Amino acid sequence: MRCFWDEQQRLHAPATEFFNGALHPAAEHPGRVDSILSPIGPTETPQDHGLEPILAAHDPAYVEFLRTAHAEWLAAGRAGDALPYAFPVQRRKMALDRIDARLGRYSYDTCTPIGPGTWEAGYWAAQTGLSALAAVQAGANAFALTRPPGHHAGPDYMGGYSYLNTAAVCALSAGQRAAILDVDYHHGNGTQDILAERQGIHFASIHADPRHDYPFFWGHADESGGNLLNLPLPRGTDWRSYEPALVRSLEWLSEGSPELLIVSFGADTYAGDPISHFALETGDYTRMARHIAELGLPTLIVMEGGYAIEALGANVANFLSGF
Ligand code: OKP
Ligand code: ZN
Repeated sequence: MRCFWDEQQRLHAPATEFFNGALHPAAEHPGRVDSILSPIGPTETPQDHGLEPILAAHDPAYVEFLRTAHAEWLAAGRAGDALPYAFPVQRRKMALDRIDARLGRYSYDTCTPIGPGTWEAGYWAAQTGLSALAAVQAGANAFALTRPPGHHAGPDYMGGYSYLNTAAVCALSAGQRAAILDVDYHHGNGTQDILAERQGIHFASIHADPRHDYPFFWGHADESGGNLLNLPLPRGTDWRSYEPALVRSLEWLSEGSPELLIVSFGADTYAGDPISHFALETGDYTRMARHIAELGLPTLIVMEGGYAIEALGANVANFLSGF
């Protein structure tokens, strides 16, 4: 397993996120990677593949917004991280001048702040994924240690701590038929929205039922058909009830005859995760990976969530060891 990581991903360091009526310390912070780096061993530094592959998945106006939003925020006389507070329910194209309006237009929640280093960190997360993809295409399975995560970022929106959707960027620039398996605790709504019109790429997601868990408005069981399979599971799901959903997803994915598998891997399905409610244990990540490896496909693993810092490195290392 070749592992890729770029230090510039530390530049996104939000102080707080807003939910349930209050500001909370940001769960997605640079300290997460410190827990992962030593258990996985040496990492390679990614190459710069430029903006073009990013624009295969994201709207150019959205990408330009991300690049300039924090500077606009400062120019408007604000301090700290930029956060939206008003969101358009109708999505028709309209002229929006103020940064406040533009923040709401390009996002759907108040958990996803833009700071001075957010663009660079997100850009290098995508580049880390693309370099790991190149390693996979050169014959080795590879792990992209990415943060901020990407699977909630859609064609023209950020949300869920995600800005650029590394898994989708890689799937759309691979030049091979890719399939994406999302095993993060939260539904990969951004990936689903990016792939909605791309029938060749199968997307399967196993996640907490959105009737009671974030992101609420995507990932329901009836959002299956065509190239999508959504398997929502109840809170408290442990390996015994997770495994059958995993087996079913893998069978369904292989029906699309993919040449390449991309795994959006979140370790927030762990029993001790502070923001999630499944009950997988550290050893279960090796079991999960063995099932996935049985597909026998060249595999790119992209890091998504996982917030139990004390166990995160062991959970990731156990998952990688299953390949
Ligand atoms: C990102 B990833 C906290 C409120 C929800 C957003 C969660 C984003 C998860 N309980 N905050 O999929 O791990
Ligand atoms: Zn998650």
